Amino acid sequence: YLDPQCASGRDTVTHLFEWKWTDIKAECEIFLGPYGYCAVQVSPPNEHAVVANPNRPWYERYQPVSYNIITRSGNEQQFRDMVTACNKAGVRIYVDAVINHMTGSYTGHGTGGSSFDGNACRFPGVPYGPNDCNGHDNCHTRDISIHNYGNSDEVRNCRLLGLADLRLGSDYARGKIADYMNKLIGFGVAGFRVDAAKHMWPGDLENIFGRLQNLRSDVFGSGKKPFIYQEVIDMGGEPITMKEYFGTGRVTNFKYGVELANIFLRHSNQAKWLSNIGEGWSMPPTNNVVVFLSNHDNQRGHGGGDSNGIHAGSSVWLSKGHEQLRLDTNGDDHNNWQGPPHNGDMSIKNVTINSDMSCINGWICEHRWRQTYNMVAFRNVVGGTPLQNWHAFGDYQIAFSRGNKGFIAIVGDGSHLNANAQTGLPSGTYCDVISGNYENGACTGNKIHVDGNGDTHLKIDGNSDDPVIAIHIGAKV
Ligand code: ARE
Ligand code: CA
Repeated sequence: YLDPQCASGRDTVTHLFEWKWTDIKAECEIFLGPYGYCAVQVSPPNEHAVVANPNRPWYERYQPVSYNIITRSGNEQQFRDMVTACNKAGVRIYVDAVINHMTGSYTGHGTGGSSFDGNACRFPGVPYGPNDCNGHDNCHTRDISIHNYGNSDEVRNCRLLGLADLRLGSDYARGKIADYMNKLIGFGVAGFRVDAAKHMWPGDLENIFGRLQNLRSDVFGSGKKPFIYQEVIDMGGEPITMKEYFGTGRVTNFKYGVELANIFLRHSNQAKWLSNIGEGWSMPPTNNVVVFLSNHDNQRGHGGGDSNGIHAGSSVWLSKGHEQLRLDTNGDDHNNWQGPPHNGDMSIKNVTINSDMSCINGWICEHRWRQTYNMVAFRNVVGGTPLQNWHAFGDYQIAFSRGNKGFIAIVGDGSHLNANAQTGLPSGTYCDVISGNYENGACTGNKIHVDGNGDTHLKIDGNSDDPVIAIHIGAKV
């Protein structure tokens, strides 16, 4: 479950939050494929509750009603077309799998018309009935909801946010979930982000994932397992840890983004200590985790690990296409519930692309920003090489190479950097892919000269918009 199943030479996942399947299909073909992205994390594709108050919030997608593929993003045929087209473009699809729970404790209808009663655990669209949810027999809080994250049994057996908690110890529920995931594997998806994994017993997940079929051999080759990354918010201080989930896939490392944010927002450590971030900072081994700076929750004041202040930040590992990223003056999200850009009938708006490559019609596409997509390419070029030629010219002035393939310099505190540095790169003239693009052998940004000894002169004004220089052997002028 650890292999992301990227097409060769690709490495980065972008999250296209609440996009329609037809738009993701087009984005794979015209942008993500050509620009070297490995995969897209898509919003939950299965039928979920229609929440009316507030009106159609983004989070209704985290309240399953059935495993039929029908949401505002599209129907099953559109989903299948997207997966086929993206695989053809060399881009994988990872599905956000909500399998810990169903809806909140109320009655209503789902996006495909199925009825539900969350409190009684009645979901005829699956079907699940009262015996398929945990209850007073194994959850010992008065309202069978989670109150104490210090109690592992409670976190696993009680209701997260009042959401009907599935009895994953039962053969029936395990089978229904495995059927859903296998249906998606049959369509050609490459893997799953497992929502709320902390709230499921590792043994139950092991059983469910053990029922999964191999990926489609016509796309991935024979004998390939789905990629699994599990959402486990572990900032320390709770009994449930990331490590418990290493046996069933990778885990989301929330500490990584928080540490980086604390540094560049100058809340704690200085950048000069970054040379061994990762295991050296008591984080789990690289191959057990997925790293990112922000996710759909902490951009909206939900979830955990969000005290870092990066709500509107993006990362080259996980960026989003969603309109609701703006901050008010207090640093809070304007809309912690607002759903995607929509038409008068509440259908999701198309993503429209501007001539400058940015998205319009209410959408923001961080994955289309030059600094983002050029660093996706940087990552593809330097993949597999070690960190070398580490320089700390000041507390927040750092530079390093990735082997002899790429070199980056960063100023994080508004100071001026003016220094010579060993880059580890072959001599030549390189295109700084932060200030411009490398196009047809020419550079639209600043050119950086590396001499016969591998040295260069770095000049960065820390107050500029992008106080960063990045060069690599794939962009030599
Ligand atoms: C909504 C309403 C609730 C209501 C509920 C049921 O907001 O008031 O009770 O519906 O009617 C998302 C939203 C929720 C939303 C839910 C369902 O964020 O607000 O509830 O969808 O519509 C914990 C979990 C972690 C989880 C976060 C949010 O451990 O798994 O809470 N993250 C995932 C997704 C979310 C999603 C869900 C799970 C549910 O990424 O988008 O919720 O499917 C500490 C702990 C963390 C804990 C964190 C916050 O940091 O260590 O474990 O995270 O606090 O409580
Ligand atoms: Ca549970």
